[in-house]
Amino acid sequence: MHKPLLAVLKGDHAASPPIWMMRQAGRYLPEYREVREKAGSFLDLCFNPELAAEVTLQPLRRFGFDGAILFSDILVVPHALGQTVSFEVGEGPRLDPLGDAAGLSRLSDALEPSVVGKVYEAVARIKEQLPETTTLIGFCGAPWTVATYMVAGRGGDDQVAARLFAYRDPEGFSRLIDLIVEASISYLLGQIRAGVEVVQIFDTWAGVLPNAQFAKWTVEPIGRIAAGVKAVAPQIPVIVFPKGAGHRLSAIVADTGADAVGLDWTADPGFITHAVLPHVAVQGNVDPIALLAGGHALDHAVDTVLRSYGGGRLIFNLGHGILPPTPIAHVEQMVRRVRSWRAAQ
Ligand code: 1CP
Repeated sequence: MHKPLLAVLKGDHAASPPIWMMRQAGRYLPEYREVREKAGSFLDLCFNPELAAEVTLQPLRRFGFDGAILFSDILVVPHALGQTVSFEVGEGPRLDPLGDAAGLSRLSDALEPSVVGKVYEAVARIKEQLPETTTLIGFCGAPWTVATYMVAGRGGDDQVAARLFAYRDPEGFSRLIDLIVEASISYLLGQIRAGVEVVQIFDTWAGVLPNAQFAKWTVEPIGRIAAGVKAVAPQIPVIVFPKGAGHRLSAIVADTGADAVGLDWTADPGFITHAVLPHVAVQGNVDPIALLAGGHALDHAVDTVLRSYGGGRLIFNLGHGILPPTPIAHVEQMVRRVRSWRAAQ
């Protein structure tokens, strides 16, 4: 059966681009909020294969997206390495902070099978119920982004704690990055064995790094994960989303082996068209705030993405995750507009 999203990743130009949304399973959906309440904590939901499969499939039923993304979180990896992780309502994730290299001794050197096994079980359940034209996407966080949460114990604050650790003790920080690289390869291969067809690596905090550190902590470790995955599963496309990378997307394209790159909403279309689109597929990049605003602003944002990249290998998406207060009608408006558009032949 033809899977439009997978086909674009493997080299097709689609006249009408495939579409999905980052964070498409989430709090803007009443049916998600209902399951979330039933499940208990956010991690209880991630580790309940039946309910995790259910919330993964919810947005497909409503919007008929071309991609389903496994419902989980990038912080499952630190949790499965033995770090304490919790999600406070309205406050985001909290981890028992590593601080510096001494904190590494509290971690295991491999993922706890009983923890990640629940995620793989969710993948298998989703795969059984997946519409036949939909592509199933697995994911992990990029080592740099995951390390920022592991070191500081939380998000925000320009990732100061991890940057400081990396400047003060580059060798110790390298050991943490290496551990996350190995764990991520094993985690993605586990998801692939269970049935995912594409993997995405989220580097949400790539943009805060100076150039030299961007090469060392973002490009190089992501390249190792992509190579490790492709060594075992060469047929699985890899999407890399280095948020805030700007013109440094060129390095991601040249040096990581990515089949596609995710664009945030600040991407420069002129640069993307000549330096990125000839080499890989692009995914993005409507501003989530334009989706929240709706109306003409949303139509204009959708048209800009279609006109800028729709002549090439485009996977239509947002430039980052959908925000919880976004009206469902705005998502419907966006999907209708993308579905009715055709690239000039
Ligand atoms: O109360 C709730 O329901 C929790 C909100 C929530 C959700 C729905 C969190 C907490 N994580 C998720 C799911 C999630 N996280 C997915 C599921 C699949 C989908 O996209 O539908 C994915 C891919 C992620 C990835 C993730 N988690 C990233 C990378 C992508 C991004 O959005 O930048 C990051 C940075 C996280 C950490 C995290 N988990 C949750 C929150 C609120 C955060 C961000 C914290 C911060 O702002 O620093």
